Amino acid sequence: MPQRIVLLEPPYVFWDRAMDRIRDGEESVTGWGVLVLAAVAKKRGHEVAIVDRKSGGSTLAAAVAEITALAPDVLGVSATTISVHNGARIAAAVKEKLPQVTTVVGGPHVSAVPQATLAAFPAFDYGVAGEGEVAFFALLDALASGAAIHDLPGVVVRGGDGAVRANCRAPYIDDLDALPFPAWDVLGDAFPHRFGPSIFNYRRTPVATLVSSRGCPFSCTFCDRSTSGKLGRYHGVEYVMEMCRMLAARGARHVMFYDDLFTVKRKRVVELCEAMIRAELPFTWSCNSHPNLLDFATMKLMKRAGCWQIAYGVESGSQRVLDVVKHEVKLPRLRETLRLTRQAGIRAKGYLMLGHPTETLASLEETRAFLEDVDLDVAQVTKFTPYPGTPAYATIHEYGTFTENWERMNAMNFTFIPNGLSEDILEDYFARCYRAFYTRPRVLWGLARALCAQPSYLLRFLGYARKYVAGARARRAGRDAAAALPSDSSLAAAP
Ligand code: B12
Repeated sequence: MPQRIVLLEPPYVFWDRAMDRIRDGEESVTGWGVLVLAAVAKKRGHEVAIVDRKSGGSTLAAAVAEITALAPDVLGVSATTISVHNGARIAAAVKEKLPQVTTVVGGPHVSAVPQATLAAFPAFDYGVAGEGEVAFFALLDALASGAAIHDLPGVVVRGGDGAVRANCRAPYIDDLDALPFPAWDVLGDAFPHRFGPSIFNYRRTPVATLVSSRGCPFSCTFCDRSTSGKLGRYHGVEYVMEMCRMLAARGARHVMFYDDLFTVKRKRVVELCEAMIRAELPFTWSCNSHPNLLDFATMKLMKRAGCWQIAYGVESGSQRVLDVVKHEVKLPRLRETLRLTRQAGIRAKGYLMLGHPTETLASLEETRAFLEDVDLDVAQVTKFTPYPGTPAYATIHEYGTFTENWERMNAMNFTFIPNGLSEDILEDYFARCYRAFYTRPRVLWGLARALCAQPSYLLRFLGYARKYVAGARARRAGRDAAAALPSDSSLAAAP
């Protein structure tokens, strides 16, 4: 039976915390999962709308008003760990106005901790653990027909006694090409023109994203594979090329590949690049990679195919820490990959974290020193966070003090303090690491060139600077972020 479905991406934070300056720097692209679910919904005859409230400091009232105006039968909430509270707040408020609405939560958080999520948030009627393209619609069909739901794979449900039952994870979808193309049309003309990617992440505008594969074979202990799995599943080259042509026709001039790991299979990367070169696509693109995977010839081919930036999970400048977190990389190889990337004419971006399990003063110092001379154009350092579902989460209390508060786990708070360290030491090194990298003349010169080449960077840069100053003032004034949290007794059970 056709239903009216609203898919919601909740805001990360409603209230103005000192850290909100970071959220403003965050990308506002609608999630790939939601776009594909919307496409499947349409194909099955449902009416579907997407409410994307991730960025822009949305208020609860505004999100609720937008949803209730759409009068959904089903509200599907796509939530990560940091957005699940807000998803529940919105679901509860929508239910007050539209008591008949069915609420379903999906996404990485409920996939990692299905029971805990439904137990914590009564506003969610059901959950879906794992990929939703089959499980979500099997649930809706069963609800419509009155069939049994408690055995449906991936469906998380409350029993009559209130206990939560989760039926294993939804099986991974093997044939990705059997899925419909993402429902970009649901976003209207705003897409891709209104997508605000992070500064220094794109060559030109408008910018769009593309996911060409799912899964990653590495076993890094900080990473959650609850939704995508370890086994790589790939769209065929022709399917990807068709998506590229669709994005080009919509006006995209830079595409960001948001695969778990774009370069897992060298042969596939080569085939894709060759097809892109033949098609003479009008956009540049960027992707991510693991430092062990690419050789110089492939990088040069990627450059010819329009690759502008590769983002690498660098994670740490300490070999000992890299070994502990099972990143399976040796520092000399890592440095060489970064050097070759830049030599091939592609910008190299590095993601690092501080405060890993077993981190010490010595390893923090190694990371700082590493940032003083490593061959990177951009470095992004975040604060290690043990997300539910990651291997690190299971044993985290052996390595230090972890305060599990889902809303604060945005990788910009040290929620985990390794044994022997303190938050002050970590914050000090966080600032030192950024200073070590962003005071290097070569790095500054590169950023200045990028700022001049891309006018939208300058506007963003000024916007961040304004937010940064406001945030610093707020912190100096000693405003207590926690005190600004909306009081909400229905969330009392949630970490
Ligand atoms: C691309 C990506 C990003 C992009 C874009 C995010 C976006 N809006 O599209 C950027 C770079 C912005 C980003 C940022 C961050 N990310 Co990120 N990201 C990813 C990545 C690599 C792929 C996501 C994706 O598109 N997958 C493909 C689609 C098809 O899968 P999907 O979105 O999960 O959707 C499927 C299911 O989840 C489910 N589903 C989803 N929604 C719904 C809704 C309903 C109703 C139902 C029924 C089902 C359902 O069905 C979908 C289709 O199968 C994932 C890794 C991963 N595999 O999950 C990490 C991941 C989601 N990110 C993560 C994190 C931690 C972050 C950051 C905090 C990192 C940081 N240092 O800043 C930030 C902040 C994000 C946030 N605020 O929550 C974690 C989340 C862990 C958690 N428990 O919350 C992940 C899982 C990676 C990890 N470390 O383990 N990220």
